[in-house]
Amino acid sequence: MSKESPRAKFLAEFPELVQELKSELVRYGMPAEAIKWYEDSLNYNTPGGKLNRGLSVVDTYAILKGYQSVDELSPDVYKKVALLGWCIELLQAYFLVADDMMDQSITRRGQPCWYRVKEVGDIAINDAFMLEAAIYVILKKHFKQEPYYVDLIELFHDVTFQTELGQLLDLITAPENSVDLSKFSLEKHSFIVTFKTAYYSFYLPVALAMYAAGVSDPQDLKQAHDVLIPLGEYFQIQDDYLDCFGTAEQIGKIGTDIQDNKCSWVVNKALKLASPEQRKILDDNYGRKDAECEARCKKLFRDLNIETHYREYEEKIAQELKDKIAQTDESRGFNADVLTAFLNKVYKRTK
Ligand code: GPP
Ligand code: MG
Ligand code: MG
Ligand code: MG
Repeated sequence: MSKESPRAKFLAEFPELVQELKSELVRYGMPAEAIKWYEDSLNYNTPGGKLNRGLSVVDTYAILKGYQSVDELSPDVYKKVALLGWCIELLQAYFLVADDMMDQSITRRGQPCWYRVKEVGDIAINDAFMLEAAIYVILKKHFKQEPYYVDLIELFHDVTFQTELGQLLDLITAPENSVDLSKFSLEKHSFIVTFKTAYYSFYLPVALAMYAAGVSDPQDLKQAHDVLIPLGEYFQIQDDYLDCFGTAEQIGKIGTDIQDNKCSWVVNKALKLASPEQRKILDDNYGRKDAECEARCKKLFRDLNIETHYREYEEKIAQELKDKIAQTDESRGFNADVLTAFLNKVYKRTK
């Protein structure tokens, strides 16, 4: 018998979640057109990505409970843990709908960004809020009776705020129409990406699974945090690299970092390596809404062998993370395989 793929199994839980959210609107007596709008927004923005974050909650839970595979979880347990996974995907949907407006992006996951869909426009702002609100509807409905209910809510609130802090710094470091590359540094980059990506993409899935599995001693949460935050930083450096050097087919979006004046890893590395002449090319061309300026920046990045530096960074960080994982204290029931599984998913990814 052929087994359903983990992704297909996880996706199969989504329609019921949409039904539950719709029934909230029905309960409030919302007109059918509003219910249809919410349904369309949920379907357009939530399930189309790689679903790595959501799947990670289920995988992590299974490892913590000592199972070989998620298929060993009972259907009820699977459903419940998958809902936590979908809550991260809803958080991600909320962030991305809003981020695409702030970044003036064109496509996401191989389709037009939601705000660029005809008839949506700025309504996407409210849709983003409603994607976030769905998290707390689901948590209340399915987890209110759990002793860790408040921990889950607090975790989502803390991580959301951390991500918003990262987004703030990302945006104010990259103002439109005023390029000042002296504002950039690899240290600032590290701060931005730790907050805007690492907390919600890496720490959150594991911490959720740890609470659900009852393996949530503060020392163990800290051990997870101390590996997952640098791993998340590595992941966002890959995102920055692929924004510049990946193809749209490969990454499902058109890179905008150069034209958007982003404090990306690529430009920071280039600033470190550039001669005064090369620095002038960057000062004159980076952050301009102009395809030729963008092409000049890309050429300079190639001349500076950014790709080679990226490969070097990748090998170094992967080794450091392996070493750190090897030192995990498993005496309280935490299992370092959780962390290795994450590293393996990220290492050398190309999309
Ligand atoms: C994505 O960074 C940033 C987030 C998902 C955080 C957004 C936070 C908000 C509070 C809205 P990015 O812009 O580099 O991602 P992408 O390249 O996918 O657009
Ligand atoms: Mg963006
Ligand atoms: Mg952004
Ligand atoms: Mg990016």
